[in-house]
Amino acid sequence: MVVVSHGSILVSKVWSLQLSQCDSTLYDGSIPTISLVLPCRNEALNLPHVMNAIPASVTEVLLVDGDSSDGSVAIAQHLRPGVIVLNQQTPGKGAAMVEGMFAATGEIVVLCDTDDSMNPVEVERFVAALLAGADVVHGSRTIEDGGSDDLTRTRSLGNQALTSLTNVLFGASLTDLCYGYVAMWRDVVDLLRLDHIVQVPHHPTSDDEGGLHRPRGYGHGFEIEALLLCRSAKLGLTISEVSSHESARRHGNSNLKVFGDGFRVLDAIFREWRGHEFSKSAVGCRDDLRQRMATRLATDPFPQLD
Ligand SMILES: Nc1nc2c(ncn2[C@@H]2O[C@H](COP(=O)(O)OP(=O)(O)OP(=O)(O)O)[C@@H](O)[C@H]2O)c(=O)[nH]1
Ligand SMILES: [Mg+2]
Repeated sequence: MVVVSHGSILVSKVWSLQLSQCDSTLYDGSIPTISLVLPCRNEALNLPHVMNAIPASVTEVLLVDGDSSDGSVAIAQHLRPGVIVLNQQTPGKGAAMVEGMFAATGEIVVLCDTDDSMNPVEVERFVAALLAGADVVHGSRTIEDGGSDDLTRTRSLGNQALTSLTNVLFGASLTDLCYGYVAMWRDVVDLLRLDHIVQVPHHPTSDDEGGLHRPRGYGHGFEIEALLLCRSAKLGLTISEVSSHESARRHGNSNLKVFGDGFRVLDAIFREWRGHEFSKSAVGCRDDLRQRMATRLATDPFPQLD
């Protein structure tokens, strides 16, 4: 494991770390409960591949459905009878992810797309990095062993620029800001104060072109990853990166609009930097997180983080 300290943020890059390879001083063999949050909008043909690749260590699967009209929900329920289906109340992928994060009951929450571009098998790599000491783990397609069959040149250049800007403004060492494979301890979800994203349920009206799925407010769309990572950096949380391979989406159409969503990410970076939505009073919460983790570990042992 290579650990890079940069400013107040410690970014450790865990290259293809597997559960079995965890540092024995950090990992005592017991596995925490893991919730997998799957945002889904018309992915019926992709869901079989995704559902069948979920590792046995995942204890809870939450499918957050964005008004799918292709039978995605029924297919998910058929493939995994215990799946928890949430019909999202606020439009957009970001809002779907937050609704799933709030409903998750596992000690670890992992966010993963359902278009079969992200392989759920990699969940264990993310969990291993959390068990090795990270607060938040982000997949990276650009570090060694990572890759993408899906990134176009335009998307790649935009992603590089937005990642560099984030690193400069937040003193971070991220390598792939615009990638939505993320894992964190459930405690971190509370610290990120995401309530504003799902506070006002969206009720489509007759003149509401685009319907439920059109992201409106801040944090509702594809800027969610930037928001999560910038906030984590601001809190001084330990962000680890693990290599991840992104395949091209297997079936169906992309929901991403390169320029529109790129602008939303840029806007999110500056919003988080200025801190209007997320007060700097939250900085320093990391000690509180550690304290709560220590209290819980006393009764429910899984690996010590410090
Ligand atoms: N619940 C919900 N899920 C969504 C919504 N928009 C997108 N998703 C899901 O979020 C994931 C990512 O969306 P994609 O359309 O694949 O976006 P992308 O990965 O940036 O674009 P591609 O690389 O072209 O696939 C997929 O699993 C979608 O089904 C939404 O409004 N609501
Ligand atoms: Mg995709």
